[in-house]
Amino acid sequence: MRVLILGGTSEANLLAASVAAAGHDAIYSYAGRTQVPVNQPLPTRVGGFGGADGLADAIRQEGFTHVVDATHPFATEISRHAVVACATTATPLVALERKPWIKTLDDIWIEVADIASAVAALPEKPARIFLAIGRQHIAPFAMRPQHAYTLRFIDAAGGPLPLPDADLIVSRGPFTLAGELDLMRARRIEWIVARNSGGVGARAKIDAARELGLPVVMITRPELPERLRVESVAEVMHWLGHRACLGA
Ligand code: 3Y8
Ligand code: NAP
Repeated sequence: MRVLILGGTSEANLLAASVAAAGHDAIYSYAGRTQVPVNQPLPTRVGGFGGADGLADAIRQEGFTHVVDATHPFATEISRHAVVACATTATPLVALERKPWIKTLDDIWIEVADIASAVAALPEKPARIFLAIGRQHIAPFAMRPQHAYTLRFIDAAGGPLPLPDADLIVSRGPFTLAGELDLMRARRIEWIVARNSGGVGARAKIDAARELGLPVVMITRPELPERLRVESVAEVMHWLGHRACLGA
C-alpha cells in the first residue's frame, strides 16, 4: 500500500500523524501556497501536479495505491482533479472533509454564495471590516474602498495591498477565542467576512463575533464532486487498514 495525502489542513496534519504512527508508506502533498509550511512526520512534496492528468501520471509513476483528499472544502480544483485522476487510474479515493459550521440562534450571519456576493453584502456606510479569508480573494473588495479593512495573511503581503485603507496581520493560526476577541476589540471591528471552512482552526472568529454581537458575512461552501467522504481520521485509518488487510 502506498498512500498519497493531499494536505494543507489541520485534519490532514492529524491524519499524517496517524498514518506515520501506523508505519504506512505515504507521501504528504502541499500546493506550496505558503512560504514555510508545517513539517510533517511523512515524506513531503510541495507544488501542483499539473492538472488532473499530471496527478494521474504522478499516481502511476509513484505507484500510489490509495489517495486521501484531506484538502480544504474551498480547495475545489484539487478535489475535482483527484476525482478524475483516481477514476482514470482506478485508484481508491476517500475525502476527509470537516462539517460546515452551523448557524446558532445567537449568530448574526449574512450567508452568501461567493466573494462577489460578500462584497455586495457589505454596508454602504464606511465600516471597520475584518477580512479573514486569506490573501487570494482580497482584490474584489477594492469595489468598496470606503471601509477600513483588517486583513490576515499567513505570509507577509510581498507588495502593496489592493485596498486604500487596510491593516495587515500576519498570522498562521490555529486561532483562539481570547485572541480573536482581543483583535476585534482592539481594532473596533464591526463586520467579519469569513468562509464556511468548518473545523476548529478557523472557528474562533465566528465564536468571537457571536460573543460581540457582530455580523458575519459567511461565504457558503462551493459544490464538490461526488466521492466517498468521511469526517474523521479514524474512518480514514479504517478505510486504509480495511483495504490493507484485504491486500487491495
Ligand atoms: C498551505 C499549511 C495547522 C494547519 C493550519 C485549518 C486551520 C490555521 C484557518 C483566518 C482564516 C484561511 C487560510 C486558514 C486556516 C488553519 C490551518 C487554516 C484560514 C495553512 C497551510 C496552507 C494554507 C493555505 C491557506 C490559503 C488560505 C487559507 C489562510 C501550512 C496554514 C483564510 C482559509 O496566503 C496564501 O496564499 C494562503 C492561502 C489557501 C485560503 C485562501 O484561499 O486564500 N489557507 N493554510 C497549504 C498548501 O500549500 O497546500 O502552511 O502549514 C493551513 C491552515 N490554514 O494546524 O498548522 O482550518 O486547517 N488558512 C479559510 O478561509 O478558512 C485563515 O485568518 O481567520
Ligand atoms: P485549489 O484552488 O483547489 O487548487 C489550485 C491548484 O493548486 C490545484 O489545481 C493544484 O495544482 C494545486 N494544489 C492544491 N492543493 C494541492 C495539494 N495539496 N498538493 C499539490 N497541489 C495542490 O486549492 P487552494 O484553495 O489554492 O488551496 C491550496 C492548498 O491550501 C490546498 O492544499 C488546501 O488544502 C490548502 N488550503 C487550506 C485551507 C485551510 O483553511 N486549511 C484553506 C484553503 C486552502 P495542479 O493543478 O498543478 O495540480
